[in-house]
Amino acid sequence: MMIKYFVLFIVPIAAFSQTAYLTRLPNEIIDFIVPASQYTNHGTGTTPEKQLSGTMISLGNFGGYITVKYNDPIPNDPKNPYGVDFTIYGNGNGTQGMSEPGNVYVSKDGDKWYLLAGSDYFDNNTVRDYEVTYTRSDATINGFQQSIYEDNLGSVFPISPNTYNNGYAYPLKEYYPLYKWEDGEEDKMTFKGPLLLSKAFDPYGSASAGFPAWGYADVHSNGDIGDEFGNPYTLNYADGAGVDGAGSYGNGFDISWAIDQESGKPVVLDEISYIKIQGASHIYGGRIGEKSPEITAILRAAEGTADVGVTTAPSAIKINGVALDLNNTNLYYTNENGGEISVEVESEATVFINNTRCTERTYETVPSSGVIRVVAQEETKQPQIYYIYISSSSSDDPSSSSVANTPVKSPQHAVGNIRANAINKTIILENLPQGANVQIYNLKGKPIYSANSENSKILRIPVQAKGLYIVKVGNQKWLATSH
Ligand SMILES: [Ca+2]
Ligand SMILES: [Ca+2]
Repeated sequence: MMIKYFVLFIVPIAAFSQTAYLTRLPNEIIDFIVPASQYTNHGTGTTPEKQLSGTMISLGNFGGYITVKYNDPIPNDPKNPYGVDFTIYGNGNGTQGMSEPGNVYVSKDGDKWYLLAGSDYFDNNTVRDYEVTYTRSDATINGFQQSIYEDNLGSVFPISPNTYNNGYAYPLKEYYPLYKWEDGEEDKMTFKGPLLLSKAFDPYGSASAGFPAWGYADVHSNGDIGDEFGNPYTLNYADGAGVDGAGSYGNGFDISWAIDQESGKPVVLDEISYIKIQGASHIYGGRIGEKSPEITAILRAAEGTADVGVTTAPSAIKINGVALDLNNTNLYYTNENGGEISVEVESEATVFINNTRCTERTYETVPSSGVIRVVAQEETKQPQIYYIYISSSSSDDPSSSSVANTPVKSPQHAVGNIRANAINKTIILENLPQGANVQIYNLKGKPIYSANSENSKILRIPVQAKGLYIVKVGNQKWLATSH
């Protein structure tokens, strides 16, 4: 956090004149730890209960986190403008200098977690498997025992790099009663997660954190808690930097961004009850110290009244001039030489190709994630999200060694405005046109369901077993995975 040195940049974040939003705050704080930070063991680093009242807390150095719980699950609701299901408020002002990004995870049960993959997750400025171990040192600054660290990129700080502001204190058990302390963690603790890299420096020559477009806590400017939510794809983003005048609404999050980090594949979640926010930066910003996300409030979306609709699908997504089959939101493209790759998206909507707002983007080499995500979003509608998996022709993955643009299974699909989800052995088709002919086949091509949608926009079709099914609506056909 930069309060001490950038006082002039601070903007008011909340005028608590309205209280209607109070019912949209989390019900409980489950977990909280602030490692290796100037905030560790005191001040905003030790008072998580304040988070529920809209008062600021700090998460500390890389890996520090807070976990909250909602008693009533937050649905991934088609009534939510822009697809935003909850918003996290911090103390950013929409500039790189104040950007202190936090990764956001969600869970239904507090046990199995999914990352809401932010704009930069699939690009090369993210180390997706970063790991750092902090060790308690005998050295003290202002009476605070310091942290030393070693990470899996080969960086070692044998002494605390920050000699100002109480240094980087090692967390003490007495200040973090909610944290599930394991044996040995009073001397050494390890944190894993995606690390957001940055090459930027502030005007004073200190390293700045990443300044991602969307999908991270404590980046956008905030406005008043309880205001309507804003569009995460257009806020604070004009030609790559700065505020575009669209307003201040904190950082909005769409449950539809959920991915399984192991596979890099999207995961369909109908609702979540737990949210975890974790620091994504590990830099030494000179006298400013580390880059610690600040959180002032988490607010679920107000209940909407009508579906906002779904963004019109792009008319084409092309890679190296080859149009992909958009009947599937997970697309495969085989890049023969593995070199330069150019992406074109034909759409009237706001388009992101991974972390860049554009409709054409050329990569000199395929991103190390092997994934290019295309997000298109217009008006207040929900986004269309496509995951394109790039593989070389030598891959042994049978799904990707065939010809370019062969669609393979995905858990979530959209064809035009029709969406297919699958939950509890039920395939759910949404936005069906009137009178559409709907058929479901198993993978052997055996028909197992046939109906006419008549006036129903939504059909819930039970299937006997979990697995892959062929869904056909009119003459459009795609694959759905039943969970
Ligand atoms: Ca949503
Ligand atoms: Ca901050």
